Amino acid sequence: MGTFLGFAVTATLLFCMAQGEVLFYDFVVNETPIEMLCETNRSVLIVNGLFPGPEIRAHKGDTIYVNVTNLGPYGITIHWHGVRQIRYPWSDGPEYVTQCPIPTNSSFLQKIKLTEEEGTLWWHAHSDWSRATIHGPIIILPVNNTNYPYKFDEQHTIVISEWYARDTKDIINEALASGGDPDLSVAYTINGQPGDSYSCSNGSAYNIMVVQGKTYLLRIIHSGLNEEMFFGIAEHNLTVVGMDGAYLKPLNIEYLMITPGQTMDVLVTANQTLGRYYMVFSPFVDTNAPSNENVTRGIFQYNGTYNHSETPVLPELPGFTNKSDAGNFTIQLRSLNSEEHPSTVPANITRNITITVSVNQQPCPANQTCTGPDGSMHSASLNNISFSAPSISILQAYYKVDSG
Ligand SMILES: *[C@@H]1O[C@H](CO)[C@@H](O)[C@H](O)[C@H]1NC(C)=O
Ligand SMILES: *[C@@H]1O[C@H](CO)[C@@H](O)[C@H](O)[C@H]1NC(C)=O
Ligand SMILES: *[C@@H]1O[C@H](CO)[C@@H](O)[C@H](O)[C@H]1NC(C)=O
Ligand SMILES: *[C@@H]1O[C@H](CO)[C@@H](O)[C@H](O)[C@H]1NC(C)=O
Ligand SMILES: *[C@@H]1O[C@H](CO)[C@@H](O)[C@H](O)[C@H]1NC(C)=O
Ligand SMILES: *[C@@H]1O[C@H](CO)[C@@H](O)[C@H](O)[C@H]1NC(C)=O
Ligand SMILES: *[C@@H]1O[C@H](CO)[C@@H](O)[C@H](O)[C@H]1NC(C)=O
Ligand SMILES: *[C@@H]1O[C@H](CO)[C@@H](O)[C@H](O)[C@H]1NC(C)=O
Ligand SMILES: *[C@@H]1O[C@H](CO)[C@@H](O)[C@H](O)[C@H]1NC(C)=O
Ligand SMILES: *[C@@H]1O[C@H](CO)[C@@H](O)[C@H](O)[C@H]1NC(C)=O
Ligand SMILES: *[C@@H]1O[C@H](CO)[C@@H](O)[C@H](O)[C@H]1NC(C)=O
Ligand SMILES: *[C@@H]1O[C@H](CO)[C@@H](O)[C@H](O)[C@H]1NC(C)=O
Ligand SMILES: [Cu+2]
Repeated sequence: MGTFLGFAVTATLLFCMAQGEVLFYDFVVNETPIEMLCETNRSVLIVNGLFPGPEIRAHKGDTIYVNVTNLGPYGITIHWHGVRQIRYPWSDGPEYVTQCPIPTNSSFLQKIKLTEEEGTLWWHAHSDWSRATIHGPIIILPVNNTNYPYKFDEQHTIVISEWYARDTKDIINEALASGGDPDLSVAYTINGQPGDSYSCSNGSAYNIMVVQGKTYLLRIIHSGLNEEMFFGIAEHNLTVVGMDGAYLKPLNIEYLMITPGQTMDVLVTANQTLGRYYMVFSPFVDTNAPSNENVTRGIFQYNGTYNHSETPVLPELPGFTNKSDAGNFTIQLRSLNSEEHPSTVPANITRNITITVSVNQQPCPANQTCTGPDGSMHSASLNNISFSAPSISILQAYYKVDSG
């Protein structure tokens, strides 16, 4: 780790000719008590005391340094989700793949090199299930003197998360040991608030105050671990204009479906009757595995004079298992591919690679009790090969160690 830090600092000096600005952020990871549902003082690992964590805001092409100080009880790293880190994989974050975890009570400077990305991305811890609470937005604005390929008046960031009743490291460790299903989340939250469909939310919910006639850009980030979600706002259509840090051909729809890890930029025009309208995330369940079928609600609230105590209108969203509505949304998404924002996907395919992702079953070890299907253990694989984290980083081993 020491040698590696030295390398990162040297790189700073050599690479300062890169385009764009150089920005610095400090992230302190610590166990912090937060109030959620009926619990008022449970400690979870978060960054800078915030859930969701602090926003990184940059322009296209900027270079960002984040000094991550880990005061938590075990090692973690932070991953810059969707940043391609072209020719700079060294601090991309996946634990034991591109780097070792940052040990307790130490700091590490992670470098994020933005290139073509523009729109909304996010960062999250990349160690076990610590990303459940260690995550936050990355907002990448167009460079000076260039414009968004659409118009809006104001923007808001919406982070959807899954909240667990127990420590997420314990949950995943127990599931890996027993081979069974991990605990389900007990709530979904919008910007840290479960909203008024949960009994312990004290009636509070995330709300956006809107002015009639204005258009809002919603930067939606799905930081949840497991469930895909439908999203809609009562009586307002959505225009999806971006996804995963790239622009899309505008798609006008009544609801969207977003998967864990995905981001979507969406325009909404406040052109309905003054009032309060629910915005709802509702899970889309496409497996037989158990899932949390709660929803989370925020409020899209017009500024003005009307009866504010009336119950907000609910959007009509597809049912939990509606695969055809989910697929119907997804197949309509198209890259913007305009002159200013060309799609640079290679068109000449010279080799096909097939990767089969599956959740298999492994026999239970002789003297153990397993809680997977028929007493077996769940075991995920790519092309029938599973992955166990090594004790050193694969990338560093490849470049810096002779054997291993
Ligand atoms: C872009 O504009 C802002 C505000 O005018 C300025 O602070 C910044 O330095 C500019 N960035 C670049 C890369 O020119
Ligand atoms: C909250 O939890 C912290 C440790 O996590 C403890 O030090 C503190 O006394 C607790 N406060 C209350 C009011 O229970
Ligand atoms: C990162 O933060 C730690 C803790 O505040 C500090 O000791 C260290 O000097 C910082 N490193 C850099 C490169 O700024
Ligand atoms: C980290 O620092 C804290 C406060 O100084 C100390 O109590 C704790 O034992 C340290 N943990 C490790 C693993 O070094
Ligand atoms: C939403 O779009 C649908 C299909 O284009 C249309 O039928 C409906 O009237 C629109 N609703 C609103 C509130 O604009
Ligand atoms: C509201 O705005 C949307 C998006 O611009 C548009 O499709 C819809 O027709 C508008 N509805 C009304 C009632 O003006
Ligand atoms: C909904 O959330 C509650 C906790 O608020 C949890 O106990 C319950 O299991 C969840 N329901 C479902 C269907 O997952
Ligand atoms: C709402 O309207 C009031 C009165 O016109 C104004 O003072 C306030 O700034 C408005 N709020 C927003 C978020 O536009
Ligand atoms: C997708 O939506 C369109 C328009 O509403 C509809 O005609 C079509 O049948 C839908 N397709 C599926 C697979 O549901
Ligand atoms: C596609 O790539 C192959 C291999 O590089 C090359 O031989 C072929 O000419 C290319 N085809 C086109 C249409 O560019
Ligand atoms: C790759 O797969 C596609 C779809 O099956 C096929 O059309 C194409 O010819 C294949 N290309 C190569 C280079 O094997
Ligand atoms: C399982 O059995 C083997 C051989 O009898 C023994 O060496 C091992 O300690 C046992 N493991 C556990 C977890 O009991
Ligand atoms: Cu990720």
